[in-house]
Amino acid sequence: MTYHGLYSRYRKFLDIPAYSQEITLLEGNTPLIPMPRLAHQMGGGFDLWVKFEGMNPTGSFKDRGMTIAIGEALGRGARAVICASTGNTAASAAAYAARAGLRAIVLIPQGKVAAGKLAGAAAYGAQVIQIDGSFDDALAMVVQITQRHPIALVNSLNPYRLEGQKTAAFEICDALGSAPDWLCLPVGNAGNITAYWMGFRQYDQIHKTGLPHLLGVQAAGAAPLVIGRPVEHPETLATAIRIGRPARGEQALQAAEESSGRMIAVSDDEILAMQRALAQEGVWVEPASAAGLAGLAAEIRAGRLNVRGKRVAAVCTGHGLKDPEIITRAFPAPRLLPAKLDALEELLLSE
Ligand code: AN7
Repeated sequence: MTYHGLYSRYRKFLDIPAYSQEITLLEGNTPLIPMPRLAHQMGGGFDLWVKFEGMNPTGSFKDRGMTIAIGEALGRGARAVICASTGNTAASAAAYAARAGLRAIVLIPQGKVAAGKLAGAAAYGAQVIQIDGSFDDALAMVVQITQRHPIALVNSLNPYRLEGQKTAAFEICDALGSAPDWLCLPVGNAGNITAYWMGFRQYDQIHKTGLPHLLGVQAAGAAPLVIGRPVEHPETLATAIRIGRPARGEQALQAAEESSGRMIAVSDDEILAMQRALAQEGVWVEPASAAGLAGLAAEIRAGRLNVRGKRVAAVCTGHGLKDPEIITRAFPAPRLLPAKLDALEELLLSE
């Protein structure tokens, strides 16, 4: 069956107005990749899959929410959309706004957005504005500006973003036949974990697919939901989740609790180690995207999570290509050789 995008595939499960338009780049339908070796490295005895959301059109899961949010904004008669972003939301909003013929304005924290995201937002034609402040400052600004001006807010405070993003839970259930026992994922502004929980519950009501336990994972330097209060100056190399006041924090905590799961934090070193481990399986994700699996590994290692005989799915939210510098900084520049075969032979034989 030809794939026509999320709106088309899951329309009947989406709580959206009749006036919503279909604005699609054929997002969704992302691979659920078996990870037997990685499961083995974590102690084995369980099944592990990665839902590789980096395979969406702009390279992150945000496209699921944006197809629906931008389609609603267009149908409502909006002419412009705005968001605050650590990068992926900006690129996605820019692409879908371009597709819809809307003006896109994106506010980003100065100097803290990975190169591929910034370039994406610019390439798709958004008006990109840096704020001398954090993501949280930028979010407060866009919320206020949309209260004063007819500009549609497309951060995950917009309920249609969650309507779109919940489809990832549907896809996982469709692929596995039922919900996994555990779902691990990174948590920043906390929209995605909220959306997954909505999706799993809805599918369970309709198809009796069961419910997973949710393991939400924050970066230790930006873990407001773990320490129980906002973080004024969040810091992490995983810039996508460098967020100190999650807009959907309450709902995220409720989702973790209702699912008999939990919210934990991992260090940047654990995140980068998991990014490497995933790349060794051929799946290159941006740092934030490795947080969910890093959290899973830490919980298993500490004996806090018994996954024996269980099915575990991990959401890898964004592609490694988004943040090339985190890799290139860690490696010396490639060797430069004369364009001579004997030089190549000599080098290969010496190593
Ligand atoms: C790769 O783009 O908040 O908990 O402004 O880019 O739903 O916020 C990005 C978040 C995880 C966290 N992984 O998801 C933004 C932004 C990646 C991300 C998250 C983000 P939420």
